[in-house]
Amino acid sequence: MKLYGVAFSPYAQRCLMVARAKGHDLALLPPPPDGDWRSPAYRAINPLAKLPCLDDGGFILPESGPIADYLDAVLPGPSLWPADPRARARAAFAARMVDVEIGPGVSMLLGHALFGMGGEDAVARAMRRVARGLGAIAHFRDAAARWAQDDRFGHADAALMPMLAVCDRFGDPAAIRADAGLAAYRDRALGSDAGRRMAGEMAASFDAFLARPLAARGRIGQ
Ligand SMILES: N[C@@H](CCC(=O)N[C@@H](CS)C(=O)NCC(=O)O)C(=O)O
Repeated sequence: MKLYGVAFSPYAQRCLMVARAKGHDLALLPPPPDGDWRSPAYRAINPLAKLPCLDDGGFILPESGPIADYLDAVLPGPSLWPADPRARARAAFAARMVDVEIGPGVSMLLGHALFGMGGEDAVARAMRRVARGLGAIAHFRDAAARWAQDDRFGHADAALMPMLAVCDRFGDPAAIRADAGLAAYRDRALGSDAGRRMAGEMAASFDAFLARPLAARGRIGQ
């Protein structure tokens, strides 16, 4: 089983974290043939030309949410969704907020930081989008929960934690600090073993990518 992606991608890290939570280390590979995600060779695998994309023995699956779900279903061990229907729905809601609000904001942060896109107010605009999603998660979140929505690590955490790591590096911490419960969650989650591993991998991968001149950032490698 392999995942096309790059370690700085919060979407790839979501999949890696789910696999690791189930005791499996997923191989992370740049898109073929040479790390260019827009190449015809990679488009033949994933016509969306986006990363990550899972290849499980020829079964190809794009999109981090469905990949995370699939990994949870096929890897042994207890599901990372809560058993209680309401808790599960809230976890799915938080993951959805990552997909439709926080992720697009974080993609703007990445576009700006890595490719110089978006203009001077890119970070402020991105963080408004991130704050909207975080605010909704905080509003519906059980403030006593140890993890995002539950007392154990789950899909909402795998989706959210890498986004928080990007905000730490390229965004504005005020959006996270605005809610005390979310701020405490952020510190706990990113301070956990899984959080430190993910954030360390992302930081090293960002450093390597940013060390390249802008013109050489059209492809990714490990
Ligand atoms: N909704 C997608 C988002 C994936 C995404 O935006 N990936 C970025 C890398 S972090 C990408 O492929 N960007 C290249 C592009 O959009 O051309 C998911 O959840 O997997």
